[in-house]
Amino acid sequence: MSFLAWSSCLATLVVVSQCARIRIDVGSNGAPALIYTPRTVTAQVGDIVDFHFIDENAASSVVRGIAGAPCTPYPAKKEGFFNSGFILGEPTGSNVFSVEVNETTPIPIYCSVGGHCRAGMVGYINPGQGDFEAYASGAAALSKNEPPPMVPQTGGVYQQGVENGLIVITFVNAPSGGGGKGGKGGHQWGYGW
Ligand SMILES: [Cu+2]
Repeated sequence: MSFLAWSSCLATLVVVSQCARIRIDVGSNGAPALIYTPRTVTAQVGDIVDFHFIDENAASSVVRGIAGAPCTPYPAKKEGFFNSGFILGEPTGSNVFSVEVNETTPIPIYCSVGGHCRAGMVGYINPGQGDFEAYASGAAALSKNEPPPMVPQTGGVYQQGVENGLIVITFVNAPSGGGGKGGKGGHQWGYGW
């Protein structure tokens, strides 16, 4: 989903420039490390949320969750599911996983690595009143770690660089299933945006 969505956003940018990109940092190299920053964002339909993996000491992930059931994945076969897979961060934030927001439904997100979700690695896109707080307190109250979802990874994590004035995208974690197009092993695209 993410790469194709990101491509359509690119087209939108070129043609009418309506698409906004919203950054969320995944993890940190300070304390607390197991956190999304910011923890909640507001996005319009068509906006892209870019998850920048920051933490160089611990891999994390971004998985769509279910309201009312913290730390468990949204059904993988349903439209709108996303799962970055486990990604080790990089301090400048150049490792990015992108998700297009295609709905106005509040979307909980969590990290599926070990006990990260219970430890507070939760967030929300377009939360209603109290949604985030309820999800976070529910996650903290879990008595054991949820296993990582046995579901396909979607999209791909790419690294942004600049060559000859173009932003060059190199996949560092190509998609293993679900949507998205990506080359394994450093397939590159160059775009002038
Ligand atoms: Cu994590």
